[in-house]
Amino acid sequence: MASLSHLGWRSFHSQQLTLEDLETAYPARVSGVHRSGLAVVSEQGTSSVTVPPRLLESLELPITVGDWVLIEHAAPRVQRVIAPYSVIKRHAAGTDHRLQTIAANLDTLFVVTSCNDDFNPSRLERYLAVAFEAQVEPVIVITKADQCDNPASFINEANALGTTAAVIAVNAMDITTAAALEQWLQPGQTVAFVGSSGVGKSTLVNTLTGNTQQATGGIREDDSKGRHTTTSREMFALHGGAWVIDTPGMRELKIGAVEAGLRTVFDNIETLAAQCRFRDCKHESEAGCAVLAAIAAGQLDPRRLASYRKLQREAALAEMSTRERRARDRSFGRMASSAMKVKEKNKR
Ligand SMILES: Nc1nc2c(ncn2[C@@H]2O[C@H](COP(=O)(O)OP(=O)(O)O)[C@@H](O)[C@H]2O)c(=O)[nH]1
Ligand SMILES: [Mg+2]
Ligand SMILES: [Zn+2]
Repeated sequence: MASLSHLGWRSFHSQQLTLEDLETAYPARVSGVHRSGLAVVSEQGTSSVTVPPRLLESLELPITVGDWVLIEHAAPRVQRVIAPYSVIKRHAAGTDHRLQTIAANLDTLFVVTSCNDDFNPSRLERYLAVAFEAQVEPVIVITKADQCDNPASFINEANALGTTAAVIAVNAMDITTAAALEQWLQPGQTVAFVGSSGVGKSTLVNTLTGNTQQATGGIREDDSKGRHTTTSREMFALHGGAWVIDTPGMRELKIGAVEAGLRTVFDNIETLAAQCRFRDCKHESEAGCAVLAAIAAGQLDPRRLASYRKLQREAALAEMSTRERRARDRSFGRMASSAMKVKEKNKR
């Protein structure tokens, strides 16, 4: 059976263990999250465990695929969650402003798009910001290179973003693609595939695992016409010793408070901004604006500046709504606990 380090266990995780933990529980990695509980892998093999409701309620972030948990020796039950060294999050759609977790303890995030209409630089910037914020290395994977006359033009456009992310174009169905991704798939490494529905995430996972574990072929997640698509996140072992996580397609990735990640993605604008005459330059019409000068000289794509502004606004809104929700939860918690005290008093 796999050793802990082959399962992706690091000293970062060991450092969180107490002697008491080791007496009462053992570490296991979450490979699937289901309504009834978790699928986990450990040195003992694979099993299903439950999560006590009290523990669930106490968590700031929901347990996700790739997380490490401690399982009680006495029962197939989670004792506690080990903090991950990285976690990919997104802001939930809708009004409750919660954070959703996509995958934890990741080394690499493969941002998947295709050589077709799905390719969209501003969407890539969104995913890259989320990866950089989590300090996970992003790699841009452009699929369907076999269906396209000029894959190099897509590679050039992705490289023109000017980030540190590697860019590769592949045929997701071709077995040689595994070799192209090999450097990110070393033993004990964990990677996840994210991107729109239909871009080839499950096809890539199948090519890497060498089988057809994941149903493919869907363009829409809710397709009722019998197409099979990925509906949940699952972690698979590769023969080479790496772990891959497939995710359902997202119509749009709403970003959370990823200001630092955005500064990394738009590093070239930040560098220019440092040269503006005014420290508080908004790059709108100010004299001596280095950003506007670069746009006028054709050295900076105006789309980049517009995208940066839009994402900064979205991140600020996410930050504000998360803070408001926390305050609301806290005052609700106080109300609930004073109500409990009254109840206790009345009992006596
Ligand atoms: N020709 C070609 N087809 C691909 C490629 N990648 C994915 N497909 C096809 O695109 C469809 C959607 O792929 P799927 O893996 O289900 O996408 P997912 O929603 O991202 O998981 C399937 O019919 C795949 O066979 C590729 O690189 N080349
Ligand atoms: Mg899929
Ligand atoms: Zn400026």
